[in-house]
Formats: sequence, C-alpha cells, structure tokens
Amino acid sequence: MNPRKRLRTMIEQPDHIIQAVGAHNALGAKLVEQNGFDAVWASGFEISTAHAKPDANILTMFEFLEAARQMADATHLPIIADCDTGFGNVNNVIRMVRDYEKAGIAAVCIEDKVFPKMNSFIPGYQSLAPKDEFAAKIRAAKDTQHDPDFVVIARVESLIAGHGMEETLARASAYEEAGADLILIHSKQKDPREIFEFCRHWNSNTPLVIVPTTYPSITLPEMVEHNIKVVIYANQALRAAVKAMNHVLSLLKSSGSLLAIQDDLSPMDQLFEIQGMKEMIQQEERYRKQEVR
Ligand code: SPV
Ligand code: MG
Repeated sequence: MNPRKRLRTMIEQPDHIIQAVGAHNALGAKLVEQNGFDAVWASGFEISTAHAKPDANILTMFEFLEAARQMADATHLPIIADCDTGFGNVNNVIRMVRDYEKAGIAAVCIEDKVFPKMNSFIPGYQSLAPKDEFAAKIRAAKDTQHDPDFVVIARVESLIAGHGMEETLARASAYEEAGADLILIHSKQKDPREIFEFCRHWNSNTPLVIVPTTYPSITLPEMVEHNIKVVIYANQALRAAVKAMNHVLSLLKSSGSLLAIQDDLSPMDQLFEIQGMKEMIQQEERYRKQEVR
C-alpha cells in the first residue's frame, strides 16, 4: 500500500491513534520507521535547527521540501510535512501542494498565522491571519491536489496566540468547512486541560491532531477518550540527539581519548544497516554474476 493510502486507511481506522515523530532528514525518518511508529512529521523546527537557522521562515520552501522528499525516499512511512503558513498567500499554497504531492508526501499541514511565521513557543510574535484568508488557503490546497488520498491539515494557532475558546472553535469550524481533512489544535500550556476542553466542544467528525510538546503528561488512553486521532512527537528525537552529541563531544574533549566514549556510541554495523550497505553489496554481486555469464 502506498504511504498516502496507508495514512488514509489509518485515519479511517477506529480506535487507532496515529503516532507521528518529528525528523529533519532521511536518517531521522528511518529511525522513526525502525522503531515502529506510524508516520514521520517533517518538522519545520527540526529542519530549521539542522540548518542552524531560526524556526521563523528563514529557510525557503525548497529547503523544507527537499528535506521532506529525502524522508519520503528513505522510508515507506507516510510523511506529514510541516509547511508553516504555506510559504505566502494562496498562490504559494497552490505551488506548494503541487510540489509536495509530486515529491510523494502524504500530507501537508499549514497554520493560520501571518507569513513569516514564528515558532509557536516564542512569546510576543504570534499574529493570526484573518480566518477567511486562511480558509481560502485550505480551499486552494484541496482544489489543487490530484490524489484524493493526499491529506491537508489545518493547524489552529488561536490558543497559542491567546484568543479564547470561542474564537478557536470558530476558526476550526471555518477550516473544516473549507475542506480540511484534519484539524491540528495547538497549545503551549503545561497541561492538557485546554486541549481537552477544545475536544469536548468539537462536535464534528473531522479528526483532531495534537502536538503535546509542553504537556508531556498526556496519555494515549486520554487521547482515545478525547477523540484525538493523531499525536505528533514533534522534536524529541532531535533534542535527544543534541544532548547525546554534546555529552560525547564534551567527554571526548575533556578526556582526550576515544576510549572514554566507546559505551556511548552506536556500533558501526548499525550505521551500515541504516545505509542499506548489505542490500547494495547483494545487488552488485547479482549484476556481477550476470556479467560473467
Ligand atoms: C514543528 O515541529 O516545527 C512544529 C511543532 O511546528 S511546534 O514546534 O510545536 O510548533
Ligand atoms: Mg513548525
């Protein structure tokens, strides 16, 4: 089954929570797949960090797309691409959907902030786009896609920007009406209470997506209870990698010896396995045999 169909099937499967994990390149995506998750989140935050650039639309669409394309190329998992605000207005969204669909991406997610967006956890810069303007972007995205299985996610930043529940629900409903396949409801609270409140008011069949970065206490049974369909663990793998790399680098610097860090390293064989080295050698041998004949 192709990744888009797989994502659609998982969305329609009752009582299954899709667990997506953030990545910024093929390696990250591959590890997400090897650890049994359902999908990869091509995270704007991760891709920006990997370029040592702020998560604020400093990178261009091409750079985000190229990272997502490499992830799709390296795994069989559906890639859910974080596309910020759609890289501009409706015209940019139309080009974006064409290009992401051609690259084999299963889903795109756009958020209702003004371009250039700012990472949701930086206070003071969270300006929302007018509701109708963003709904038009969702309509443009849905009108542009060719494959009916391609998924468009509308991300509501109204709670992040400090607007009330009423405004937040009105925005989510407008984006649903515009054709969004899923609604991502984002929060920066330290506990999931406002997310639960939103879920209780969400009397609709359009499934919900959450990103519980700031409220890690939420459990999978609580998500089932609140009808949440997709959970995105957006950046934990990268944050773990940065911590592990810093640990090894500081130990190496202070000790001046590779022996001090041996226990902290993945074996080389594991990296060859990620590369697909064995398969490459097997394929070369197959063709070499054909040459001899
Ligand atoms: C990302 O991973 O880029 C996201 C999620 O958009 S968040 O950083 O929580 O806004
Ligand atoms: Mg992002």
